[in-house]
Amino acid sequence: MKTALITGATSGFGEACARLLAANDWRLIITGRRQERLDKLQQALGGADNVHIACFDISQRDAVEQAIVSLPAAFSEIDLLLNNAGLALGLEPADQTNLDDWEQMVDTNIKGLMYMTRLVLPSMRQRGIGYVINIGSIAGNWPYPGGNVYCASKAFVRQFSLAIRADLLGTGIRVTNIEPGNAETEFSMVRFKDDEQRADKVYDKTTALTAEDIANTVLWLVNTPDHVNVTTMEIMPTEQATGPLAIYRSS
Ligand code: NDP
Ligand code: 8X3
Repeated sequence: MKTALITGATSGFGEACARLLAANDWRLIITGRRQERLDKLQQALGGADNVHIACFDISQRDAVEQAIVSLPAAFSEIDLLLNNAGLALGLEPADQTNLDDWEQMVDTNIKGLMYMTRLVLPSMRQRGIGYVINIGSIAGNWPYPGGNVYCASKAFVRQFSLAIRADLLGTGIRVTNIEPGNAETEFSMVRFKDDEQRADKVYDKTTALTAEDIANTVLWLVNTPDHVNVTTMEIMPTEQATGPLAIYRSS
C-alpha cells in the first residue's frame, strides 16, 4: 500500500484527491487547519488505520516540522507528496492591496510548500523513489489584473518544481507541476472573503473545471510508470482561453 501526504485536504482539489486515492487503496496523511473537516474525512475514508490526520497551519514552519517528525511509523514512508494547500486573497490592484493578504499568500503558497518539500524529500531520496506533485496555476503563466502576488506565488511554484527536478536527477524522485485554470471549489469564496455573490460570478454561465477533474489527473499521473516524468501540465476548462494583450489608449 502506498502513502500520500495531501496538504489542504479539507476542501476542493485536496479533498477530491484524498477521496480518489483512498478509493484506489492509498494510505493517506491529510492536512489542513480545519480539524472538524479532517475528522469527517478520516471517518468517511476508513478511519485511523488508513488515514492519519495532521491539523496545522502550513505557513508555520515549526508546525510543519512537528507534523512530519511525529508521523506514526505506518505513515512515515511517503510515496506521494501532493503540495496543494494554497489560496488567493483579494483582486485589488497592487497599489491598493492589503499587505497582510500578500504576506499570507507568500507564507502559504510559497513558504508552506517549501517547508513541506524540504522535510519530505530526504526520506524519498533515501528510499530512491517518490513523487512530488505541486499544484501551481495558469496564474503562474498568464498574469491578470489583480493577480499580482497570487500570480507571482504560482510562478514560484512552477520554477521551484523545475529547479528541484534538476536537483533530484538520478534519485528516482519525480516532480510534476499541475497548473489548473478556472475550477469551482471554495477558492473564490476564500479570495473574496465569503462574499458569495462575487464568488458565484466566477463560475456563472461557464463550465469550470471540477475538483474531481484534478483528482483524476493526479491519479493518472501516479499510475504512469516510474521512468516517466510529466514535468508540467496546464489544464483549462474548454470554456477558458487566454485573451489579447491589453493596450491603454488615451481618450
Ligand atoms: P480550496 O479553498 O477549496 O482549498 C484550499 C485548501 O488549502 C484547503 O484545504 C485549505 O485548508 C488549505 N489551506 C489554505 N491555507 C492553508 C494554511 N495556511 N495551512 C494549511 N492549509 C491551508 O481551493 P482549491 O481546492 O481550489 O485550491 C487548492 C490549490 O489549487 C491552491 O493551491 C490553489 O491556489 C490552486 N488552484 C486553484 C484553482 C481554482 O480555480 N480553484 C486553479 C488553479 C490552482 P484549511 O482552510 O482547512 O486550512
Ligand atoms: C486559480 C486560477 O486564474 O483564478 O489559480 O488565478 S485563477
